[in-house]
Amino acid sequence: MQAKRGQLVVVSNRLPFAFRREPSGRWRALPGAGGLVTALLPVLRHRGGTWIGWPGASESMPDLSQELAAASEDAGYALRGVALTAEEVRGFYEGFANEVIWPLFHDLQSLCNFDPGYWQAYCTVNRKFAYVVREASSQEDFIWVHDYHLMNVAAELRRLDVASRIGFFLHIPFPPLDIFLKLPWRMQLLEALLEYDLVGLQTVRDRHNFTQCVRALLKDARIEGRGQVLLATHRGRTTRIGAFPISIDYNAFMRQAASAEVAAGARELHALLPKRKLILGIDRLDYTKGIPLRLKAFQNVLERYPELRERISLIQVVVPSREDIAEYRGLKSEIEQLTGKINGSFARPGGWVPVWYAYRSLSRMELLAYYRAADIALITPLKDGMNLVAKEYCACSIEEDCVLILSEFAGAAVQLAKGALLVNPYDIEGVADAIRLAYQMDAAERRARMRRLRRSVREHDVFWWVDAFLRAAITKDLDAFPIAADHHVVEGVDFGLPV
Ligand code: GDG
Repeated sequence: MQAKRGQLVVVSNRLPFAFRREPSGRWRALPGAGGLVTALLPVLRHRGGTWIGWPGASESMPDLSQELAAASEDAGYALRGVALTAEEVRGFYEGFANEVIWPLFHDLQSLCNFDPGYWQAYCTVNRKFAYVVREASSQEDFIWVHDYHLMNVAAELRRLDVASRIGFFLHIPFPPLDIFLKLPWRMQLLEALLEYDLVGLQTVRDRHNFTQCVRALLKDARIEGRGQVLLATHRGRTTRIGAFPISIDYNAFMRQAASAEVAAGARELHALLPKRKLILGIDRLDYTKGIPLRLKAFQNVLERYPELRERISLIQVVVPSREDIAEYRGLKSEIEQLTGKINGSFARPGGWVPVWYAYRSLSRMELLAYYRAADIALITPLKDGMNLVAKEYCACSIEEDCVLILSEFAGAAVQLAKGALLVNPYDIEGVADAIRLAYQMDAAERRARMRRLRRSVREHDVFWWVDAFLRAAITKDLDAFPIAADHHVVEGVDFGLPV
């Protein structure tokens, strides 16, 4: 499938398909999972365009252009692969992206490995992406680059004399100055970001952190406040900077959650775990998601409030992710040990088991059945760009008879503050108390809170997000730029701190 001129060109680390080899030796394109894919897939299908990314395999891969073309036909938009060698994947993806930027931008600097070779690999791979983008796009196209793997792409494209409009959206948080300063390549990275025409961040707090770093480190940069979107001028280029909280395809989630298949799945879960409230945690295996502290809070609630024993069960689904990285393998063992400890202390022979733990990926229908069955969602990341699971849970709670407990350090907390029970994930007793509060909350309050949450997610869904980003990129009159979700974008008033 060939893209027309003047279209949307999406660039992300991964294509929304992974290419896997079957036992027969044939390669197959499998639709991918994860926040970015979930968010953008309905939008690209709706608008059409090209998606450029790494197909998820390395040098041993043969030419997959035929499989890509077939996947393009099915997807309804063009796909272009960026081939990476195994060494590039190690240095750029496992190294710079996941051992430097991911922990640093989630304020976990002690987990960073600032290996200089990683930065070289990052630059090389970003340049490779830029070559493919230049080849696949025309000057009228809008190029939309996603996430922390590809912060240098605009700078590389400018070096190749590409003058198209280029936007960037950061899906993870932008760290405060004191943390960002630790990055050995801080100047190069900031300058590279200012090669974009628009830099979008999840929350006003992230935007504040970013502009503070620009002000502190790039002395010749000038930042002006212009309503919802700020302007940074540096070396002759003006970059717009805005906060655009990502969201979900609310109607699709709601519709599917109402299906007979999902309803049956939810009933089955309740039948398997009867006479108790089901508390749900679903996360990728990641140290930012706060799973061990959450388990400790669950243990704490059972210790301090014995009356809740046998009345609640925690279903904790951990979706395999980044298993090649040692840190993640250690986290998995820790989660499994804690689960064993809690079940060993509290389970009753032949009866109640406090923690139901699954280490696997769920099918979409299973996921929705878990959302629909859960009386309480326990989402307690230590830090999260947004957290789509929280929004999906609200969309799927069609009976509006359930409670969302949410970390105040998730980007979603700003938007969901008024309906959710917000917690500090580091405060084990505080989270335990919130579980008890959710358990005891009366039906009228549960409904009122969930109704409010659902309205907010419905009004600011993923289509709203894409529109807001694209309009901020192309509008001539920034002063007329519409007010965005809730109080996300009121500069100087709310930095996204919900408490
Ligand atoms: C990054 C940022 C930001 C999860 N388990 C299963 C499954 N999922 C889907 C969920 C959801 C997505 O994966 C997870 O998205 P999150 O937003 O919660 O988290 P990250 O993957 O860390 O995403 C995050 C996001 O980017 C978007 O900007 O919100 O802050 O870290 O959509 O539904 N899907 C299926 N089975 C599972 O077992 N099918």
